[in-house]
Amino acid sequence: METRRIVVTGILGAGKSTFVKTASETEVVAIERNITDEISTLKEKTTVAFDFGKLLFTPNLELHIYGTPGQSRFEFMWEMLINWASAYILLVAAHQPSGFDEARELLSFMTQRAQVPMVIGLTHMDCSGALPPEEIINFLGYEYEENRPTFVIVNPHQRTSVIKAIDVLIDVMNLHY
Ligand SMILES: Nc1nc2c(ncn2[C@@H]2O[C@H](COP(=O)(O)OP(=O)(O)OP(=O)(O)O)[C@@H](O)[C@H]2O)c(=O)[nH]1
Ligand SMILES: [Mg+2]
Repeated sequence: METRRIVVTGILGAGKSTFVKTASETEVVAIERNITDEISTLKEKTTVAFDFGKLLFTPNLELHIYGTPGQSRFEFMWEMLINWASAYILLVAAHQPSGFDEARELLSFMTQRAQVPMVIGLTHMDCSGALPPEEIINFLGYEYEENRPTFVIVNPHQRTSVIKAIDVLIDVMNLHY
């Protein structure tokens, strides 16, 4: 049995905790707090440490899935989690262009620290105002097709969609299971 650590990252509200909860076959450890500041109108809770769940992807491959916090004030957690990661998925909310700059900075934080396989997962594609995938990928700094990472549209609420995104990541990892 092999074990791999998969990190799910992205800025505030991208859908990381939902993704981990949907993927996990075990009860998720979610370290969240009520939001107390100006963003509290958006949602009640935010991750302050990590989410942790497990998925037996195949009989020979167990995935330990960690969701990061979204806010940069918890970047010490980003650092710890990415240093452990076998691979990661960056979730980007497609309907929130105001967050793309921050997503790009987070991506740069991760790529500077980890040379591990990654994919980009576009969430909130079902929401009004969602931009076309090409535009978002360009915005994240991948104007040229040659250096473009694999991306996938994912709805963190839907298990088949989440499993498909993980499947794409496993493919990029070139794992033979
Ligand atoms: N409609 C829709 N809602 C989504 C999608 N992904 C996430 N959500 C919702 O977006 C909100 C934020 O999701 P979370 O999973 O808490 O996001 P997070 O990335 O863990 O957020 P932080 O921990 O605060 O950084 C929740 O209300 C989710 O139900 C999506 O693809 N479509
Ligand atoms: Mg969260």
